Amino acid sequence: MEKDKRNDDLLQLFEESQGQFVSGERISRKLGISRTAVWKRIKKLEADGYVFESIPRLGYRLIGKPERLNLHRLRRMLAGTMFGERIQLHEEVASTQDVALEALLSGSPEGTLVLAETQTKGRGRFGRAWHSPPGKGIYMSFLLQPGVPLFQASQMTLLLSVALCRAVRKTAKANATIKWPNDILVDGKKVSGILVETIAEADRVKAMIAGIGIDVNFSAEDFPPELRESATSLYLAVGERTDREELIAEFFAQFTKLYQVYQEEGFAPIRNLWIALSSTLHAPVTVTTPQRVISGIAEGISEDGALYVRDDQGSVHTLYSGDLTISPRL
Ligand code: BT5
Repeated sequence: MEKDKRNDDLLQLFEESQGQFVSGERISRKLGISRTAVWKRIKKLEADGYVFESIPRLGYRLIGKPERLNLHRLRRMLAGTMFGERIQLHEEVASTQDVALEALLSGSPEGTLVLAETQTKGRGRFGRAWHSPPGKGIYMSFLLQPGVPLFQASQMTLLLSVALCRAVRKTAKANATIKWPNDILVDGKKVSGILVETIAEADRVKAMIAGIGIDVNFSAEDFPPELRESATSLYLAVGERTDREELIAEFFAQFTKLYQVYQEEGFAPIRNLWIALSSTLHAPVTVTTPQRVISGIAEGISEDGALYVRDDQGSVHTLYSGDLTISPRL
């Protein structure tokens, strides 16, 4: 969203004024531009969807914002984490995963973050589609280089889901839980999915592209009919809109803490947090993997992030990935 860049300084003035009037004179002085230029830039912001109240002598007051992520605000909110340095914000992309991969291939470091207002080919696992209507969701991918052996790769999905679940609980006040391996549920319905794509080098993880989609302010009509049973949004669940930038910032604050713990102490503390937030453990489940279908009780999570499922015969299966459905209790 290059076009918004020019107005970052002006928007910041309004942010700082916290809903109060800012006089044209003050803006012109602060930005070093003429009063006519101030007026033109306000008009430009109005064309982009911002709403101002303007009163002669008092100046302008920002009373409405477009449903757009504000790059400038995000940068400030993420400052102090490794995600605040290199943020790309796009109006529309095929998939933020692809843009992040390009960034990786052209040498971008860990922490590079790609966000989009909408995706035309958002994807889930196994090439499934991720529905990404504009302006109301969060679609983001970021680069990680945890320096772990390949067999630990699936731990990252669990770490991400803990950070995401905690952020959703804190920011949206929604009663979110984690469904193994990569979903966040509210009211038993999916509000968010995680996709981790791993680039391996020999038996180590060279880099990961972590992708997160969150259904933030969708109304019921924003979901296609086939998702209305299984998916919900934070707005539909709690009845209030959630500030997307705050949710993103809270997610990265949570993630940054947990990632540090993970690098210093390994997976064990993350595993405990995961267990506390999971709606999968002890439930009767069916897990479908490309090779097999297993039904039984989800008994636990291993030290390296796999799910243990005990079937009717008493055999315990160790599953690293798959599609899980929780069976209705009899
Ligand atoms: C996922 O896959 O849940 C991972 C989704 C990751 C999406 C993010 S958005 C940013 C980044 N860029 C991308 O291109 N992708 C990532 P999976 O577990 O395979 O679930 C996919 C299934 O979820 C679909 O087959 C639908 O049934 C359902 N689904 C699709 N869109 C949804 C939505 N917006 N909300 C809830 N469920 C959805």
